[in-house]
Parts: sequence; C-alpha cells; structure tokens
Amino acid sequence: MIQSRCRCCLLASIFCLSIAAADSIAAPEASALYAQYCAECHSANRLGAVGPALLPQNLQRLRKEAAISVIANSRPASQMPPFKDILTGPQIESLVELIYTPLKSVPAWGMAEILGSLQVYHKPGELPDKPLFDADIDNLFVVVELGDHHATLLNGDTFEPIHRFATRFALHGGPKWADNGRYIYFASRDGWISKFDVFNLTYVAEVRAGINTRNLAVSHDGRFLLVANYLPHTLTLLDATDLRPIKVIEVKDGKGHSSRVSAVYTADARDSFVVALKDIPEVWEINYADDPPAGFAGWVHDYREDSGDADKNRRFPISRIGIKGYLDDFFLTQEYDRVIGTSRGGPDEQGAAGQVVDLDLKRSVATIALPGMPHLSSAITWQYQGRTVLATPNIKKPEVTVVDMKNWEVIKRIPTKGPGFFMRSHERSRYAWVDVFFGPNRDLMHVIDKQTLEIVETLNPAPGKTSAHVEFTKDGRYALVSVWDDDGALVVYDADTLKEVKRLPMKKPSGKYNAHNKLTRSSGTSH
Ligand code: DHE
Repeated sequence: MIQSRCRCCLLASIFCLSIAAADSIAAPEASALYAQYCAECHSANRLGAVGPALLPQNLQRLRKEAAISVIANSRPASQMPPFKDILTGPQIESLVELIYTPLKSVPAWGMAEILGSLQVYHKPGELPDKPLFDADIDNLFVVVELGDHHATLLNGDTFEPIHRFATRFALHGGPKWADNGRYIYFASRDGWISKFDVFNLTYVAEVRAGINTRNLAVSHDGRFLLVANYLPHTLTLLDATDLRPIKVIEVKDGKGHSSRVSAVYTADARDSFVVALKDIPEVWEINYADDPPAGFAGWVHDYREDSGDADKNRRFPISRIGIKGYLDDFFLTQEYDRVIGTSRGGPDEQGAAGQVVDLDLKRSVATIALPGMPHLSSAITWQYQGRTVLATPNIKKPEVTVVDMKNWEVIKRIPTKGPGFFMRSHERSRYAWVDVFFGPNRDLMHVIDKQTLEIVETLNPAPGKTSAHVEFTKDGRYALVSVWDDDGALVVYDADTLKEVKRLPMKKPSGKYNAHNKLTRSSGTSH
C-alpha cells in the first residue's frame, strides 16, 4: 500500500550543483529517475497524488531555475525532502526538463467524466433520521488519521471513539460538517469527494470532482458544494443531496488564461463562495442564492452548454475582483466582508505582504506586513483591549503575528521555538494554542495568553514526535492535540489547567474537527 509520505522523504541532504557531473542526461534516464524518486508522491503520470501535478500548465509561476532549487533544497511547508544529496546537478536538471514537457494528452475531467464517477450508495431519504449511537451530535469530533487513511468519529464528552472508517487516499483540508451534524464531506487530494452520514455511520455518495484537488466548501444552507481544483483548472459545483454535478466552472481570466484554484470558502452572510486563484490576480465570489443580489449583475456566466436546465444555468453568477497579485492562502473575516490573503511566493517571488480585499468595494483596501509566509487558512481572531485582532502562525518565521483588524497594523510579533502551521482557540478560553510544526522543536506546543500576548506554557506531548493541530470541545473546556506520527496519539488537555486528561493511540492523526465549533463558525477555528 502506498504510504502518505514518499520513500524519498527518508533521504537526507547536502548537495552542490556546481560539483556535480557535467554530463547531460538523456530523456529515458530522466523518466527512470522520475519513476524512482517522484512518482510515488506526484503519480507515475505526473497528474498528482499526495504531491501536486507536475505539468507545465501548473508550473507557470515557477521558473526553471527555481524548480531546480526546489528539487535540490525542498520548499517550506511541503513534505518533499531535499534531493541535493541524492541526485547530481544534471539529473535534477533533466527532471526539470521532464516536468516542463507537456504530456501528450492530459485526461479530460469535465461534466461527463465527473458524472461517470458518481456513486450513490444510499438514495436521499433512504436511511433513518435517528443516530445509531447515543452521544451529543453537537460535540462530536471527526479525526483524520493520515497514517492509514482512516477517520475516527469521537465522542467529545467521553473521548471514546464511536466509529473508525476507511477514507479515500490522502485526504487534505478540513472535512466539512453540515446539516446540524448529520453529514460530513471529505475531499482527497486526488479529487474524490465523499459524503458520510454520521447518524448511520456510512458513506452515502462519492464523486470524483477533479484530478488534483485543493479543498471543498459547503454552502451554509447545506445545498451546494464547491470543489477547488488544481487539475483541471476548474471549480466543480455539486448538489449536496447526492453529489450530482451541477456545473463545471472553467477558471479563466478575460484573456483566456487559466488558473489553478488555491482554495474556496463559504461566506455565510453573503450566500456566496469566495475563491482565491493561484495563477490569475483575481478573487472570485460566486453567489448561490436563488435570487442573486444586484452586485452580481453583469457578471453572470452563461453555462447553458453544461446542462439543459435553463433555471440552473442562470444561477451561480460570479463577481470577479481584480487584486494586486496571486493569493495562495487566505482568511475570511468573521463578518465575511473581507479577505486577508498572501502570495506564498516561490524562490523567485517576494510574497512579503498580505493584502486586504474588500468584497463589497471589490478592491484591495490595505496591505499588512507579513513577511514570514503566514498560514492564513489557520489564522484566528479574538477581542484584545477593545479591538479585534487576527493572529497567524508563519511557515517560514518562528513567530506568531498579531494584527489589529481596524488599521491592519502588526501589534505584536510573538517569538516561537520554530515556524508553525496550525493555531487554535475558543471563545471561552483565555489561551490560543500554536504548534511548532517545522524544525528541531517540532514536538513543542505553545500556549499563548490572549490578553497579555505572551507564551505562558510550552507543552511537549510526545518528545521527539511532531505535535500539531489543536481543536477544542464545544464548551472550550478541553483542547485536543495530534501527535503526528504513524505511532501517534490524540492527547486531550484540560484547556484551563493545561494538564493531560487522556491519550488515545492513533495513526498519524492530522486534523480534528468539532461539529459545534465548525457549524457555528467559532472565531477560534478554521471554517
Ligand atoms: Fe494543507 C488545510 C493548503 C500542505 C494539512 N491546506 C489547508 C487549506 C489549504 C491548504 C488551502 C484549507 C482548506 C480547507 O480546510 O478547506 N496545505 C496547503 C498547501 O498549499 C500546502 C502548503 C502544500 C500542499 O501540499 O498542498 C499544504 N497541509 C499540507 C501538509 O503537508 C499537511 C501538513 C499534511 C497533509 O494533509 O498533506 C496539511 N491542511 C492540512 C490540514 C488542513 C489543511 C490538516 C485542515 C486544517 C483545519 O483545521 O481546517
């Protein structure tokens, strides 16, 4: 069985391109190198798996010299190891030539293929509306275990597992709760969307919405799903009832340039999906109301070719907002009126500033000094001295950055023991938790006092093993931490005393998602 981390991740580093052999490498050898070192994560056909697709159309923002550097030295926030100790300079260059060579044909993944992949295991209304188990649905957690591609449904009162089930290979992004906890939607990196019936502990439908997928969002009324794809350059709109595709939206600018989609989120109060693009300097807002507001007039796309249903074809208008650069990562304010986004930047890009995009004014209104590659999809907000602040971990810098959301000035840079990935809190907790995901101190977890903006405690849940990603119970009394290891654990802490109260063995638990906190859009967690 394929492991979620490729074999090459085990390999070490230190390579100097200048001392490598100067011979050029023939194409067949490049293919063999690709098969040996790259295929397990990026797939043999280069269409992506745990790693992204490696095709010229997905590498537009990366110059070839930068691609050489990525293969030699790795890149931040990826699980890819550096290959400078393994491959010679010419071998790396030959791999770069290979991945910038167009495939003879990229498989089409449009309406027909998506519809062809649809599997409905239980028709809507077929299964009982009463849970098979006794627990507070509102306080359930779903925990994704990447180690063996499973998920565990956990009782958030007793911390006893209710059900453990297989998932699609390599889930990514937060599974989305919907319909007051009745359903959970999962997305895998290879495009599979699964709808799980929590009451009946079974999948009800699955569909492959893309070949290489980023994430999904569910409309706040539970009616629609929008899936963001890297390959093809599309957004797939699904009917949440049975995952039947409604539209495939091609992601292109006015000149016909296409783009990968960075991510999609739901803006509840606006009846909209908000979409960030990786290769086009635009943010899209796609309205899903039955009667879209006037602001969307003039931007209505005619998708009549997609289906014969004229009513559906007039729906889902798109408002395009031109911005200053690309957005790789973004955060939506609790009021859903603004997007705070950054370009991650490759080795050839700057990406030092965050920008604030006003969805009503339809333009960028401010910049924020965020040079540490903030992980904004993990940012949180809280009240501090009468104002709302946003706090984000940084993937490249050992600091948590705290920003005043009124004037967008950085009010504090809290030094940490290493760059972090995930940050969490809860309305009822005085603390915010942030991991140290990268570097030698990756087993540490900082606890920050939200009123003094100081680290008050640093926990070490499992010395030597990465600890990451916190989520709180519904009432904010307990915080659950992942020990991110095949021989890992879920560690439950009392969120006030910071003492451990329970430890459950798990196989590389990554994210965990509490029904109440997600459904109520708690300001302490991602949405
Ligand atoms: Fe993620 C969420 C992007 C690598 C684990 N990650 C997200 C989201 C985005 C994103 C846009 C928000 C989607 C959502 O929740 O709906 N992630 C990226 C990247 O661009 C990046 C850096 C490169 C890549 O490989 O795609 C990346 N992510 C990783 C990992 O390597 C992680 C650690 C392991 C994995 O699963 O591959 C990882 N990402 C996660 C998790 C979430 C996530 C656990 C959900 C966080 C949450 O609590 O909501």
